[in-house]
Amino acid sequence: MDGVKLHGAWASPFSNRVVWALKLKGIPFDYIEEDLPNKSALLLQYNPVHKKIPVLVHGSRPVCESMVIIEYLEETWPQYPLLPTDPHERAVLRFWVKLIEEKGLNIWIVYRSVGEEQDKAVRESVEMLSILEEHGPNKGKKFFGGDGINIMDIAFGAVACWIGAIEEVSGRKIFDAAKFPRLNSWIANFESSPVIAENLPDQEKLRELLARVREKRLSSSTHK
Ligand SMILES: N[C@@H](CCC(=O)N[C@@H](CS)C(=O)NCC(=O)O)C(=O)O
Repeated sequence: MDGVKLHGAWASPFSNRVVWALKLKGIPFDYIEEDLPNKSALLLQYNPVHKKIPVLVHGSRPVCESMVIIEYLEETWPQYPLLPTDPHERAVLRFWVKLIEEKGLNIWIVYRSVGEEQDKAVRESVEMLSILEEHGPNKGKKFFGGDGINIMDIAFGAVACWIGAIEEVSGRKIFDAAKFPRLNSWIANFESSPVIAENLPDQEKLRELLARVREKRLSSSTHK
């Protein structure tokens, strides 16, 4: 089937999800950094529907959408399993991944908006964190599934590891460590685990980029 290529963007949480999974599984790959305002012809060809990164190309066959890519990696390369073998446990983790996919997007609205829209996004982000704090399957465990990183950790990592930069750039508080002690220790465990620590965007550069994007969005006519 040949090699693996990843079209990504360094600051993208979705792209980072795929990098983490590839590295955890030890799959060699070529990385192609896309300039998002000026996407490559190949990216548009591989993902004509959404025109978004990440796109994984295995041989000549593209796979789009970060969590779909991770399921594909899991089925194709069984080493370092990201899902348990028991069907019920797999279903439970997929339930959480779906919740994170549905509700996690609010975090991105926080940094791109102001006023009521931003207030609502902050409220909904805090609500998602409260649900995970109370019901998340990491009680007494290092990660959501136990001692190893699994698909839910990867899904939530793409929200959790960007919250600090979003809070700074938006001036809004989302994560209160005293209110979310279990998530707080999950974040410390996740961010300090070797593959993740080595593959997180530089926080200074990330804040600069998010601040530029926020300013551009807010000064555009739709936000005046
Ligand atoms: N649901 C998608 C989201 C991917 C996504 O939003 N990618 C953004 C970068 S963070 C993108 O490519 N944006 C380019 C554009 O919208 O023009 C996934 O999980 O892969």
